[in-house]
Amino acid sequence: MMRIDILTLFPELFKPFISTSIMGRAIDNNLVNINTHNIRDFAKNKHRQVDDYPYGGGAGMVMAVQPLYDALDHVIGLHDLKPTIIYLSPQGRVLDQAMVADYSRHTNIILLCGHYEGIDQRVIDKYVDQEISIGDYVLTGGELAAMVFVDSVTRLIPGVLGSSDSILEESHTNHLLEYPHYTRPSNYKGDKVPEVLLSGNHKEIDRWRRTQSLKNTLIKRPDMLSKAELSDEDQMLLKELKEHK
Ligand code: 4HQ
Repeated sequence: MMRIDILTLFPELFKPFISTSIMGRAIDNNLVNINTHNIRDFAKNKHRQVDDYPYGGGAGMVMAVQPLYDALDHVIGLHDLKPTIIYLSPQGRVLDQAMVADYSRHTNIILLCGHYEGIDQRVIDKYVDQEISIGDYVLTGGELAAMVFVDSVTRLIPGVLGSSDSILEESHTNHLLEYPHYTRPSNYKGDKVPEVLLSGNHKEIDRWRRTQSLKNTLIKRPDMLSKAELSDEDQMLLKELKEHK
């Protein structure tokens, strides 16, 4: 089973996320074990203060070394194997589906969530194995980034979702956007589902879906196509689609 420990000043933020839907079921089924720890519980000063003014001056506060060293030593001790320690930060490598797939094979992970201007650099130098960003924008804290990480990684753990086929087919695994999805009824107030999907002709359905997927990607995310694995037929189709523009 994968063990994830999250170090945060706001463990309560994780409660509904951890207990709901697919995450809740994955935990109940012992496919992943998620533990949150309040960094403030490790502060040794009288006011349990975890931050302080930056050396050299400037705006904002910095999370101080003592609570973080102690919190990290504590949670590292909870692991039977050497955990991978990840700090969520805009300075990190930007998370993508290939990285998520790699992490889903890890068994021991510690996530460190920073607040304010961030954490004292000595913590990163001493403990952090990898810095990860969830995208080029600024959050108020690492908690949402940690949830994005946990959510995307957990769903790839075998047994968490239905079938592994659907994972192989999904966007960002095959570097293509998905085809449009429809469900009953086939006609709602005159808005109809494409005829081919009702035909029962699976070869035709597959061809239609592949075309839609290529079209969607070309229009919305042409940057993705360079990584996609394209058959000769795909390439011919794309050439036609490009010329029709
Ligand atoms: N922050 N991807 C600053 C992020 C972030 C991101 C987390 C804000 C860390 C100190 N984390 N704190 N983007 O913006 O992961």
